[in-house]
Amino acid sequence: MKIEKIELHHVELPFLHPFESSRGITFNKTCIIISVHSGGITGYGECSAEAGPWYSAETIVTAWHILEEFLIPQVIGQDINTIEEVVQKFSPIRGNRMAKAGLENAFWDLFAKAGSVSLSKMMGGVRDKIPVGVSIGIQPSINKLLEVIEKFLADGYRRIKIKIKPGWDFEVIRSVRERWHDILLQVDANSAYTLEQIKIFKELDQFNLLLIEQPLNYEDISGHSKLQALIKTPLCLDESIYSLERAILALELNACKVINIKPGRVGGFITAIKIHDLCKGKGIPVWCGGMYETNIGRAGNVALASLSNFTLPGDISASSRYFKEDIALPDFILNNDSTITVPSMPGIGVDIKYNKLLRYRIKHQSFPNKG
Ligand code: OSB
Ligand code: MG
Repeated sequence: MKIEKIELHHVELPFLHPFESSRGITFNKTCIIISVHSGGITGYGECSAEAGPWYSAETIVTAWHILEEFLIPQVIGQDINTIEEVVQKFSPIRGNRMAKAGLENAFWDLFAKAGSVSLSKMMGGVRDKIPVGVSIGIQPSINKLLEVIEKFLADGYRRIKIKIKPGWDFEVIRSVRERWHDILLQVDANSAYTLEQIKIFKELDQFNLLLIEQPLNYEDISGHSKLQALIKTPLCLDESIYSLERAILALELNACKVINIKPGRVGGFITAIKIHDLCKGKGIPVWCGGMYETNIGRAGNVALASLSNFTLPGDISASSRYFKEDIALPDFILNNDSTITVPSMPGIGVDIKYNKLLRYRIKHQSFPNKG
């Protein structure tokens, strides 16, 4: 397929509620929507780089730069027919995985639409609905958190994840467990602790948590390995697993018992699937993490989570949990068994609404650049 045009759209959508983690508080979703045009078909991808380098080293501005100067020039005007060719063309460029993922994933949508298959089918997905949960940010008080959890349980979510940080951990989790003895409960520290704080993790063992996500520094695979040896609760790595090689290392060192896979963090669906396959071979369950995606990125996550080893509920909540209105439709809705249905239409299964895109778009560029 001749790649005739690629567009970058920087969008900023207000969240319905701000999200707070150990890394700070976020009021808006910023991302770059990427469209790839060929023969009357358009493929869409979402680059999940945030406004600042808090979760990943990349930002909206660095991703735009890498896309404009290095990635798009590799593919624009070229005849490209497989994802492998795209990945091959990106391989000279180091790191910058969110930038690569946004563009690679747009090619997946393009090729899936051209072949009239759903993205899930193209990836080898086996599920027509996927189990999901909800990720709840740090709240002003424990009472407020209990109220928020109660609402999400009433909505039908059957797996709750709460963000923790030093000072917002033991008492908080104890209160939640006291109120709901057997809900599926997990916590995410986003690297807020060090090994010196081992005591808190030993104490958390009593709460029957599904897992503890990314307690230590994202570079510290060896620290997670030491920590996992000292506690019963499974550790799950998020930020640490930014490549297939990091997943291999983490599993070799028993640094975790579960892996959270995010397509943006690992550089695109190809690597996400390779990590999935690696884990499957080793009996390590995986689940799909989230980056508060718009429906474009969410659709990709839903398709990915339809692969066989995504056995734990993903951070893929209904669209209405994030935004008043999305830039693509239809919205994803929660089924009453805490699942989301995997689209079966060709491609990602959602369509850009241009009037909405224009409402929330703050920067746009088209390639080839006609000046
Ligand atoms: O650590 O999992 C995380 C969002 C942005 C950056 C990091 C994380 C998250 C989430 C969001 O937890 C989950 C969601 O999209 O609902
Ligand atoms: Mg996380």
